[in-house]
Amino acid sequence: MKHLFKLLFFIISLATIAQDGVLNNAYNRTSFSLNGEWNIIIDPYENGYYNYRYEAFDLTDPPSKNAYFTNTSPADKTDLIEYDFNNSETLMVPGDWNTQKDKLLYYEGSIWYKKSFDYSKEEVSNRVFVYFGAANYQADVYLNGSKLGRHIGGFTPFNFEVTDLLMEKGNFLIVKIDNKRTPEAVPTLNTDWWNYGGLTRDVKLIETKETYIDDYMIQLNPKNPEEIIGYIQLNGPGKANKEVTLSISEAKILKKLSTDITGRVQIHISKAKLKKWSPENPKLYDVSLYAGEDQIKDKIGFRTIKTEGTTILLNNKPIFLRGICIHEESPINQGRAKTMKDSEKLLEWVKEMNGNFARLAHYPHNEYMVRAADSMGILLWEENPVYWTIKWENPGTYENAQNQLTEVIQRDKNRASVIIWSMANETPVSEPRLKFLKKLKEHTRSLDPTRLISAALEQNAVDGNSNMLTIDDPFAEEVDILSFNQYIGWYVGLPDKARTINWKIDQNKPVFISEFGAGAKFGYHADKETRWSEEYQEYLYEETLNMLDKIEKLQGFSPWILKDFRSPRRSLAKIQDGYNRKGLIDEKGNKKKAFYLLKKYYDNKAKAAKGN
Ligand code: GCB
Repeated sequence: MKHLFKLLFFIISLATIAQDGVLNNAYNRTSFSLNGEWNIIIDPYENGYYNYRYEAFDLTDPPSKNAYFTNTSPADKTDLIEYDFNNSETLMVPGDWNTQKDKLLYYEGSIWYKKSFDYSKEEVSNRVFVYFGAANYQADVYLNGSKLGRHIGGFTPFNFEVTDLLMEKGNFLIVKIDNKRTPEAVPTLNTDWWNYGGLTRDVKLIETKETYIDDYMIQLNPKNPEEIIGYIQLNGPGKANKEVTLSISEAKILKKLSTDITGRVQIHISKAKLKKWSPENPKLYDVSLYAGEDQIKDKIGFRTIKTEGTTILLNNKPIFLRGICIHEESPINQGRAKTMKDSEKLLEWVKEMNGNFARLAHYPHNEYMVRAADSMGILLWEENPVYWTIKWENPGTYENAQNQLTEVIQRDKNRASVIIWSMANETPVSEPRLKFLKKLKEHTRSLDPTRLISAALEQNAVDGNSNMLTIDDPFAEEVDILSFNQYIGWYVGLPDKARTINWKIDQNKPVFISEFGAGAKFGYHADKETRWSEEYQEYLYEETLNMLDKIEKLQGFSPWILKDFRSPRRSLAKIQDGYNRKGLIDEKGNKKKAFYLLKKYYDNKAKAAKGN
């Protein structure tokens, strides 16, 4: 009987684990920040989550007072409670835990976070959601002792409605975050970046009207750049047959629409006269939506992106992508980037080298990055953390990858800067992997038919000849842009090996080199064949650029990488010291010689593009 009860409770709690859909445009909604200092308990044995029989406290009703999420204080002097958030240490949110306390630098496990707050709604009938920009990797969220749900995936936003649980005084929000790596996860055990744990992005309460504008997509039709297409979705008791207004006053667009029974309305506006968004002129329009009492504002740029044969067309004009890869690490402080300033600084460097494109590797970066790229005029590649060898045949792994991709598309589908969704990076060819990636691609297309799809693939030797390289990968048939990584001159031979390479690329698609690079320690000078010297890195760029120039179908590249970044795989003393050194800039902001070489190349490319 006891077991039956437990099973029932388990099923009920699983049902509550699905979180609500992610609110679109959290960035511009009425909100109350929960950033700042949070109390924490480091819990490597998950003592606050499991009893000594390793049964989850979530599954007992009422939960034991030993469950940390109950935030229990001793009832009297005889009461035994072995935790106390109020007297425990603190961490700043947003922020990874690794770089806030020395003892957490390598920590992989669970930490409990607690924030206390009071909150009065603007209107009694309004609804409130708790919104997380991201939490790496698994978050179990509780408000005032009740479980809101679980979120898996370290780089995308999620929210839970808390309208009925919220009190005017004395709320406590508790989140258990676990960043242990596991084989089935996305990413899996093995990566080349730091596994920063914690509440790495903003946390806030978002207040909406009872019936509110939940989601919308407003984009140009890639097939007809005079037509705006998309939809608006309402949520709430009054969502059916409701009037919705879309206004872009600068473009003299004012459209009254009516939702269907599900609260949705499709948008088709023909003959829209809009200045196109581009890197040279990143024009953003003020867009307002109104539905009854609710309104929401956004800044949206309008452009088209498509391919034709081997060219990429932005607003129907060919474009060469002068790119660079970026990891989400702060250029100003240590650890994960987390502020608008961090994003702007990273993208200013891209501008400084005359770039027009950034590959955000290898997972979705924060919303600031995408908003900054929109206003600064930098095109973006966004990537799902399907990296190296994940569990292709495990259905849970697929669900997880699809969910993470869905959440970033949900967040960024109105951003002009984003032109490419990348499915994966350097994944080994096999049948199950092809099935997995094809399904992911079809899902992406169904959510967003307006952008290009790619993946960073690998290259192979033709008939064992290491000087004749090709892309022999069935997923190459599926992508819009044929992208691949190559490290000739670093992992394969010395930089002048590039002179001996012939590329045999049969696919009739734009070719994009998603990575090349070499490690260099800033300030270390030697001859150009000495590993880790700035001269070696510069030499590699010189030889690689000469080689790439000969690929006729080449439409751009994003060398690896803008800035040195932390990686536990990189242990060479005095050179790496825990950093991947392939940055053109070191972690303190010093530019290496290759930065200037690439800048010169991009200056010439930009000049040539202007001349056309
Ligand atoms: C790659 C990976 C990237 C690594 C890089 C390297 O191919 O895509 O994540 O950091 O090589 O430095 O080896």
